[in-house]
Amino acid sequence: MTNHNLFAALRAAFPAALDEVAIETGDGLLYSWRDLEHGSAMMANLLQSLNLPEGARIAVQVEKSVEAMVLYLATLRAGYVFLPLNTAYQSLEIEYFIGNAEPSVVVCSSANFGWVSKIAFKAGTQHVFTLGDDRTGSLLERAAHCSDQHEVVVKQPDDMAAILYTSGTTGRSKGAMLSHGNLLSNARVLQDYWGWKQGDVLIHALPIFHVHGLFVAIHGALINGSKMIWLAKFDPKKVIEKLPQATVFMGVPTLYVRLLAEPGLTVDACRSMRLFIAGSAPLLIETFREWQARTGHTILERYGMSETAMLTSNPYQGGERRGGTVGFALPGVSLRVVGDDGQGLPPGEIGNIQVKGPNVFAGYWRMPEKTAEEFTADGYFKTGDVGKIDADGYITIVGRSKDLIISGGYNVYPAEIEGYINELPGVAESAVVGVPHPDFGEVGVAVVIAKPGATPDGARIVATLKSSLANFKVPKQCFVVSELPRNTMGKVQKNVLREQYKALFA
Ligand code: MLC
Ligand code: AMP
Repeated sequence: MTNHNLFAALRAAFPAALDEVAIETGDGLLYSWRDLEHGSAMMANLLQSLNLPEGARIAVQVEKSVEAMVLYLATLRAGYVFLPLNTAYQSLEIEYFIGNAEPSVVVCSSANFGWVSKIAFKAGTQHVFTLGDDRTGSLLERAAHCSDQHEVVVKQPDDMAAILYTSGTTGRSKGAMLSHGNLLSNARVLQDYWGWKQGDVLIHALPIFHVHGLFVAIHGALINGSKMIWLAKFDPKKVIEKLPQATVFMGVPTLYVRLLAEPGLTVDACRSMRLFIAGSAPLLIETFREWQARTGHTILERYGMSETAMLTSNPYQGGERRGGTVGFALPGVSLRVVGDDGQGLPPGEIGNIQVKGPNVFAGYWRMPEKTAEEFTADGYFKTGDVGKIDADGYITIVGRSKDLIISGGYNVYPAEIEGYINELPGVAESAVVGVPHPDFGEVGVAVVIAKPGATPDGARIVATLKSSLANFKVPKQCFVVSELPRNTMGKVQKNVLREQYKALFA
């Protein structure tokens, strides 16, 4: 029987010489392909020794490390479902994710063990392990006693491999269920489309709890048997120092903006580079042009989502990489732009982007109604992005129908933040909007109306939010005003607020 386990395909691409370096960390630690093979086998054996139920979720909130990546590989290998969580999430957020996903295993940092394990055990999780970013923790201690031989568990293409939480259009976060088939098909298409070749070396500088760092970057390198230079945190100086040893770099637009601020970014520093890829948020045309001028390289912009992995890409070869566009639908992906009546629109007209393909997820975890709402009768997924396809086939994203702010590549849902602000003392109502920001692309700003007689303070509201929410979600500023602009239906006109505050960080 063919094994469709994603790990089996990644493992098959490891070079024959298993003692070669697979990963070099920013601190100079070297991991061989054999280390990845044995490490993932030991952790997979540990997970399997726990007698977890079929489809058990392994929830992981740990700092970035090679061992954290090995835990991801081990979860695939053992046939369980990986559930990565942003390290910025605080207790209220973690409580929701663990309560909703009901993971059998939770892995957290030692520093957070106290509060995370309390939440996990309360939610019925049986096993809580710790994993530090310095090769410490109970997960590694336990795995050290396990065999380094392990047979990859057989999976079918539709079997679930990971759940990524994303808020979609409204309401609380929803877990997008991605299958082995979704992830493997996307990895293979990108390997071919981006011309991955022997000798490629990827600089991995992104977090590993979202699609970009976890899937696009890690799968990209592993399925090509390519070495990674592994940076625990993004540091522009460190990236520039490593560029001469690398060929491929991936980043959200903020990473490119910060690299451009470094005088060390020169044509010479990029001499060995083959490809710079950007995505997760709109890349400003100014950044695209400045990069070309400074490095001689044209950034390749692509577009994707948690629910779909990668959807479109500018060409690697055989065509122009057009700034301000996200290129063409990837092979196997059907992408259409429709009007509000669901009818396809002619080239150049702006409408809703819908997609279909082997990369598109099966649905949201335990939310069949939400899933049904987000798919059309003929099986297209409604992305919530608004765009157009020009006469040459290039796709441009011009906005979003979903109320979403993308800040430094992280998604912030205004409705969630407004919910927290509205609970604060003295607040009658609030609106959170995204405004342009030179570093993060876009940041949230809160506009608040006080309850009669109350005098809430904007700075204090920001400080209070920081103590209970992931820091990237906290509005950078909060204004208390006497009224919010409304349309004739009484709905807050967020476009008016965005216009009013657009120069705040200019
Ligand atoms: C940090 N802060 C942010 C922020 N990151 N605020 C808004 N947006 C962000 N993204 C906060 C910090 O908590 C801090 O607050 C202040 O802003 C300054 O922080 P910093 O030191 O400058 O931040 P840093 O740690 O350097 O992180 C910035 C960053 C990081 C850009 C490196 O945000 C990052 O790694 N972003 C990548 C996200 C990503 O991988 N997205 C892919 C999603 S996948 P204070 O209050 O403490 O001063 C996806 C699909 C697809 O979208 O298509 O790929
Ligand atoms: P996430 O839910 O975190 O996966 O974020 C997905 C969203 O990021 C998409 O629906 C888009 O709105 C946005 N996005 C991803 N890549 C791009 C891009 N290249 N340009 C503009 N927006 C993008």
